[in-house]
Amino acid sequence: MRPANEALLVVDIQNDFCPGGALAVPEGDTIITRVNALMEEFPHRVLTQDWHPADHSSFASNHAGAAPFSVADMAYGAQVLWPDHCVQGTAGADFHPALDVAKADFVVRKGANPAVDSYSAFFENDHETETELDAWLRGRGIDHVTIAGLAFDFCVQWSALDAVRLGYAVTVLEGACRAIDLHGSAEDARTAMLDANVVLEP
Ligand code: VGL
Ligand code: ZN
Repeated sequence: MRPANEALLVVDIQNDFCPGGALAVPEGDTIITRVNALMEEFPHRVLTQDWHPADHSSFASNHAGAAPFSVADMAYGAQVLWPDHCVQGTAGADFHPALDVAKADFVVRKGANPAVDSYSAFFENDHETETELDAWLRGRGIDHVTIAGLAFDFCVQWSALDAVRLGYAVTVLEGACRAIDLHGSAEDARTAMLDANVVLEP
């Protein structure tokens, strides 16, 4: 068992991010066996769940004429416009059935504000509105976060960079993540995380 100051953060292992889902990450489901085993190793385990209303502004369908995977200029910066995914209460938003959800101590839902996307488990994409996660971790004396899940180049990366900014030691288990890889975004994410002193482990 890892020491009491360490938490495992499992990002967005939901049906829509797995093969057959609305925003499928290639091989997204292949990490689940390892993630379930990791949950046995950590004293604290947090799951994140992408949780959007149907009118969410990150959906291309809510921008007239916009194609999925195009980029829009939002008040808070550039935003990729995604296919509709993880709509609250739909099967696509459920955790993948193979994920051992019962082992989780806390679930963070993110992306419920229709006006702002939220890749990170800690903040919405405007970097202003905070989730409950930092307070939950601090309240338990946790100062080291290990991250696994989907997608490496979006929600995993943004969560890792925010965790560093908040003062956590951060490890990302690359082999327990899979990437969307839009125009080289997986390699860009590796570089950005290494520059920020995130430890990348296999
Ligand atoms: C994610 C795109 C849109 C992710 C969530 O979990 O990485 N990516 N929403
Ligand atoms: Zn999303």
